[in-house]
Amino acid sequence: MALLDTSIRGGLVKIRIAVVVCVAMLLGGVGAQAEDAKLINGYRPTWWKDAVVYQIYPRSFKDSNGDGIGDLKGITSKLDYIQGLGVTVIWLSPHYDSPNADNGYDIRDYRKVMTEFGTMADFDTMLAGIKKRHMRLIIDLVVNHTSDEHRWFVESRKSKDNPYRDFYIWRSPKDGHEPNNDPSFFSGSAWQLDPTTGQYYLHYFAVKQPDLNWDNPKVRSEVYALMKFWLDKGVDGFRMDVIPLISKDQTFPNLTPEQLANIGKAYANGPHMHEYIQEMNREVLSKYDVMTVGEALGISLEQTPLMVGDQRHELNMIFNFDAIRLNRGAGNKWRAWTLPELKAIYARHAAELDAHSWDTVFLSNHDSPRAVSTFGNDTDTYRVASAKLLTTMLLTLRGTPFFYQGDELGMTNYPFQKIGDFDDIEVKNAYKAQVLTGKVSEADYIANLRRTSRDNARTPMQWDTTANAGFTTGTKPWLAVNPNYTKINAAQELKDPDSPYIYMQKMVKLRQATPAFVYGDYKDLDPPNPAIFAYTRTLGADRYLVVLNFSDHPADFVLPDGITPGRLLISNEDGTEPSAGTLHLNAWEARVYRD
Ligand code: TEU
Ligand code: CA
Repeated sequence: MALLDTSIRGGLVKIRIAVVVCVAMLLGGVGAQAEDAKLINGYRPTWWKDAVVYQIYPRSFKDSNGDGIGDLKGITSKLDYIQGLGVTVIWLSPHYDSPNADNGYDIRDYRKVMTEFGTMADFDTMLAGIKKRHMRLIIDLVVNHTSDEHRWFVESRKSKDNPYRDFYIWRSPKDGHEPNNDPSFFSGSAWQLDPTTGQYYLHYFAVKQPDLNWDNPKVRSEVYALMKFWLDKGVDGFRMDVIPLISKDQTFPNLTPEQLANIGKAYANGPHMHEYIQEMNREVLSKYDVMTVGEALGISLEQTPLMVGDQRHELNMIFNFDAIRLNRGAGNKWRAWTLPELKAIYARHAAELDAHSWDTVFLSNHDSPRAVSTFGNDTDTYRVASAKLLTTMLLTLRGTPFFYQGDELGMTNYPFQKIGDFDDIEVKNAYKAQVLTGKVSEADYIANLRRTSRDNARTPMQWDTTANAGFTTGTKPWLAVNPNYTKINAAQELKDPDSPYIYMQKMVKLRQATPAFVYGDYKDLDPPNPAIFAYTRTLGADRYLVVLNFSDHPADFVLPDGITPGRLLISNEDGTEPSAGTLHLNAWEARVYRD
C-alpha cells in the first residue's frame, strides 16, 4: 500500500507538476501573446520611440541676465515656445561646472551647474517647468573624458602613486617621444607630456580633456553614482558623448595609415565597450524609466544592433553620422553630395535595423553646420520651403527625430570672414596645425569652415528684431548673432501662419496622430531619382506617401504602378493639384498623402 501510495503520490506529484508547467506555459504563452498583442508591427511601443526631441545648446539659447551668455533661467523663460512646437523631449547639452575649453564638454564637477548657466535651484526650476508642460529632459553624459581641472585629474597628475593616478591613462615616453602615433580629434597628438611625473596622458580631444580609464572599476562606479544623482532628481535619460570610445586597447599600438584616415573608427568599439555599457545598464539604466541615445562616433550601421538591440540591454538608440556628415570628405573637407546618396543611407538603415533595433533621424546638432544650409537651400527664395521640406522628412522617416534649436525657424549658417570670428577649439587648433604651417591657405581654410564649422550652429538664437536678436540685453553676445536675424526670428514666425515654426507645429501634430510614421514599414519608391525623394510608410491598411522635391527646379514624379497618392494631408506650399499618376512639384515642395 505504502509503495502504491508513494507511487500514486509520486504520480500525483508528477501530474501536479505537469499541470503547473502547462498552466505556466499557458500563462507564459498568454503572457507572451499579451506582450505580442502590445506590439505594433513588431515594435514594442515606448515613449522614446514616439518622441520628438529638441536639442538646446544652453550657451546660445537665451541669456536672462545680460552677460551675453545663455543660461538656465533663459531656457525656463522659453519653455512655452518649445512646448508650442509639440516636442516631447528636450536634450540639454552640458550644463555642468566647466572651464569651457570645449564649451562644457570638459566637465570639472559633475554635480554642480556651470556658474555662467546659473545654480542648481535654476536647474530644478527648469526641470519642474519642463515636466509641468508634459515634456521630458535628457542631459548630456560626458564621461569618456573630464576636464583637466576636475579634482580626479588634479590629484592624478600629482604623482605616479596618487590614488587617482589610474583614473586616467598615463604612459612613459617611447624613445623620448609620444607612446604612439594616436592623433587628437582636435589636431596634434592625443598624448600630452606632463612635466610633474614626466609621463604622457591620453586625450582624444583637447589637452584639457584627459580621457578617463574605464578599465578602472572605481572610475565606472563613480560614473554610475553621478548618473544616479541626476536620475534621482527626475532627469529622464542621457545623450552619451562619444560613448563608443570609453574602452581602449591599452597596448596602444601605432595606428596604420588606414586607421589614421578614420580615427573615430580606430578609437571606437574597444575590447570592453559592450561589457561596460551592459554593466552601466545593469547598475543604473535598468533601474529607471529612461531614454538613452549614444553619440556613436566610429560605429558602423552593421555594428548598431549590438548597441541598441532590445535583447542587448545596452542603449535605446544611437546617432550614426552617415547622413549628417554626407557633406564631409577626408580631413573635414566640404564635399558635394547627391540625393541618391542620402536616400541610400536611409534605405540601408531600414534594411539593417529591424523592429528590435530602434533608430534616430537628425540632420543637425551643435557639432554640425545648419541643416537648411547643408541639406536645403538657404537663399531667400528657397529657405522657407526647404526648411519645411526637411522638417517633413525628419518627421516621417523611421526613428526618433532630433531637431536642433533654430531649425524650427530655418536658421542658416553664418557668413564667417576671418579666424577671429570663430570660438571653437577644433577650429583654432586646426588653424595652427594647417594654416600657420602653410599646409592650407587661410582663404581656403575659412571658405571650408563657412560650410562645415560647428560654430555655424552655435550662433545665438534669433528671438526678435531687437538688438542682438533679443538673445541678450547685454552689449556683447559670447558669439556674434547672425546678421540675418532681422529676417529670421521667432517673433515674426510665431505670427506668420506660413512660417517654418508654424509648419513644424502642424507636422509634429500629424506625426503624433499617425502611428505609421513611427512604427510603419518604410519603402523608397525611386532610389535613383536625382531630385525627388518619395517613400511610403505603411502600418496595416494605413499607407502614407511622402514626396519631396530636393531641387531648385519644378519636378514631375510618376508614381509607380499601383500607387495612387490618395488624400493630400499637408504640403509646405498651398499645393492643390488633384492627385493623379504624375505629381508636379514646385522647387523644394513637400507633400504628405494618405491613401
Ligand atoms: O563630439 C564628438 C564628435 O563627433 C565631434 O568631435 C566631431 O567629430 C567633430 O567635432 C566634427 O567637426 C562630441 C561632442 O558632441 C562635441 O561637441 C565635443 O567637442 C566632443 O564630443 C568632445 O566631447
Ligand atoms: Ca547669462
